[in-house]
Amino acid sequence: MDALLRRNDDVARGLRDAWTRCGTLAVNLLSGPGSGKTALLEASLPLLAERHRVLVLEGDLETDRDARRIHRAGADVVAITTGGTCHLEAGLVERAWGAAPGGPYDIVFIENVGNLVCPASYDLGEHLRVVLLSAPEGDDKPAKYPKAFRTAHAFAVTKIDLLPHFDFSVERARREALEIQPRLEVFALSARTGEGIDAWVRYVERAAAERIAIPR
Ligand SMILES: Nc1nc2c(ncn2[C@@H]2O[C@H](COP(=O)(O)OP(=O)(O)O)[C@@H](O)[C@H]2O)c(=O)[nH]1
Ligand SMILES: [Mg+2]
Repeated sequence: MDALLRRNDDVARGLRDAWTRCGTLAVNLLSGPGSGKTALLEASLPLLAERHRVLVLEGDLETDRDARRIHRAGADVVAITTGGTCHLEAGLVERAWGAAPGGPYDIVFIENVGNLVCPASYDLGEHLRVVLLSAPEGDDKPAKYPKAFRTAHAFAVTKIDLLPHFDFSVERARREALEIQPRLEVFALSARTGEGIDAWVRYVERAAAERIAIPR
């Protein structure tokens, strides 16, 4: 297992270096199944596509359903089907990146397999790791899945349009997540109503600008 992870980390470092050199920001989206990763991308892509070339690498256990949703949203996409494995590995991401239909890209999003446990252990070469938690899942999850939160740069509470129906306190989730990882940028958003999407998109654009400023 250790050897597998070491090999993964070597490939991930190579990917990150290559992306940094060509001015591409890589963002890894992590969450349980159904927290709204694809929906967040669908809401963000029209805004990002105005000024940036974006690629999505779509990880899924089975089916290319999410990849087809992203394609309909107008972005370049490569589907990665893990065939039952509960996380993406850097080697799979490297292969998918090699199959990208165009480029160069300013931003590459990696939608990880829906799972808050295994993906946390696998570096995919990303610059930013973002963990999502939706209102129906409960605000007690950061402490239950600390590795996902500890290794993340940003935390998005999703589906806030549903807050009136659930006993979920954004403040409580925020506080608990920040106790685990104080550097986290915290967002509260709804892909359904669009609330909070602008702030999230500005964050991604700012991060992309910092990467693009790196000499090629
Ligand atoms: N009410 C509401 N539903 C959402 C929101 N985002 C996603 N959903 C729904 O939640 C379900 C799972 O979303 P999806 O994006 O597929 O989650 P993923 O598995 O993390 O990619 C779908 O039925 C979405 O329509 C949101 O902001 N508000
Ligand atoms: Mg999805």
